Amino acid sequence: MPNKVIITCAVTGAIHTPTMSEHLPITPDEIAEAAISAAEAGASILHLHARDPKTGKPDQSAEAFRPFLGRIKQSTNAIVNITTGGSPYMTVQERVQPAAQWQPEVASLNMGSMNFGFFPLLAKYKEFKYEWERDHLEGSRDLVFRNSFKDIEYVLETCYGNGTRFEFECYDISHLYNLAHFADRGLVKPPFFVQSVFGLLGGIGTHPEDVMHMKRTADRLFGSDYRWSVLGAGKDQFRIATQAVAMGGNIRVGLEDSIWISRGKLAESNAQQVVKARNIVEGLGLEIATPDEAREMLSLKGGNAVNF
Ligand code: KMH
Ligand code: ZN
Repeated sequence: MPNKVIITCAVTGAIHTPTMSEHLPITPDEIAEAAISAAEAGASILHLHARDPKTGKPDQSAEAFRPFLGRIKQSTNAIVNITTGGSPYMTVQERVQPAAQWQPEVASLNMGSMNFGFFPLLAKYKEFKYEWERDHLEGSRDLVFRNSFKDIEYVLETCYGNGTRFEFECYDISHLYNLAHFADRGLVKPPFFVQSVFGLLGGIGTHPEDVMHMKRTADRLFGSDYRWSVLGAGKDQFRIATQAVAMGGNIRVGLEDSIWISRGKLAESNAQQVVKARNIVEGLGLEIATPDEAREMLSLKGGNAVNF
């Protein structure tokens, strides 16, 4: 489907904190509403994390996902993608629980260890709504997001038997090589859904050459065996999305990765970012993929073959 572009929306994540934006979905109702509106606006994949409704702190218990998964499934045909990244502060055993329990069509899979520094955000806020937020940012000076080969094998072993396929999150060129290693061992099967992440401190930067190099390397390693998607973290989200779409890629937006809609202006919702992404796609003469078209492009098992 050469003219079709998959838009993923990652609605809340585990990096931004409640103080940063009043529009960040926190409670199960807010997460469900954000996800459903994003799907109505044109997102065919919904990448989901859960949070403690009282404090907004990331919560990776399977139970925390229950209240919104059913609602999203009833209200949209969109593909549900459950994080196995959780928060970089969690162990892989903790992180995999929701995907293991709910057996979604897609789960994220982080393809290498890296420093994960979001402490520069500290300078922007004098006060925080909740106690945990300052430590969460400050602690990332000394935070390694651990995804060893054994950790990756553990996620694969836990989820593959359920027919769950993966959003392979690659924050640097080496992560593509790690994916190629698992492909060589026959532990992952094409088509690979590669999510290239640009602009996190600890990963690759946001220069157009970085985006080009990521695509060139993936082309060389995987040929026609992969579907390329791109996310730009923070202020460069839409510049990078535009470059990626022009190069034949798919895109991910959402408040997980950027709380902005334009320079200095907070996004009022996830759907607002999806609308902007859709306008970029259509402005370039392409079309957004429906959820069923995305299922075909990624060889997914189908929206009813899940455990929620
Ligand atoms: N916020 C992304 C850059 C995951 O959920 O597996 C990282 C992420 C990890 O999406
Ligand atoms: Zn995520």
